[in-house]
Amino acid sequence: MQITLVQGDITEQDVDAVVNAANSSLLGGGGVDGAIHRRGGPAILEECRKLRASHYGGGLPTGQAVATTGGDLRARWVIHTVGPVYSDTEDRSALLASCYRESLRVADDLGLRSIAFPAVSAGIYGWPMDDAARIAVTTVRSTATLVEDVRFVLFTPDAYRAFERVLNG
Ligand code: AR6
Repeated sequence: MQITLVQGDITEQDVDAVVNAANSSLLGGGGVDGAIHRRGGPAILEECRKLRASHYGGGLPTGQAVATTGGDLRARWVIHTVGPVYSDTEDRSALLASCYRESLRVADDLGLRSIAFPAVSAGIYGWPMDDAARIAVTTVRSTATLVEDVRFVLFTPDAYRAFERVLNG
């Protein structure tokens, strides 16, 4: 597996699947979630609503992942995962690691070769970027998968540098 870092907008990536840092409602939000739904168009929300009705009436649990169409995105698929909200008092890193593992499992189920991840939980959910980067990279590196091309797409130079430190350190 090759891991690469990209600074930019995940919605523009030419990969089989982009991962969305969603919330358990699957009905959209701000951050990456808002950007993916805006650029991908209404087909994504429509499938999310169907998934809620058929499987996730109580919401997609934190740490799990599920795929929908990529709609109008270049990516054929969006894999929605729900990161944990950061806590000062409770160690939720196993849930954050699970987001990466489960997203790769969904990608394997679909037979995908390339995937792009944002820094899940490191925006609105408040996870410190250095720690989010460490968990993201170590989890992806230690997951057995047939995905060959894993990209971390970081929105800001600070986020890019945090991932670079982990990847090269
Ligand atoms: N491409 C790549 N990264 C991005 C983009 C983009 N277009 N836009 C933002 N980021 P966040 P979370 C970065 O807040 O912390 C939503 O409302 C951003 O700078 O998107 O998991 C959901 O519905 C940050 O580094 O996700 C949930 O309610 C990283 O992506 C909640 O936010 C993640 O930030 C999830 O919060």
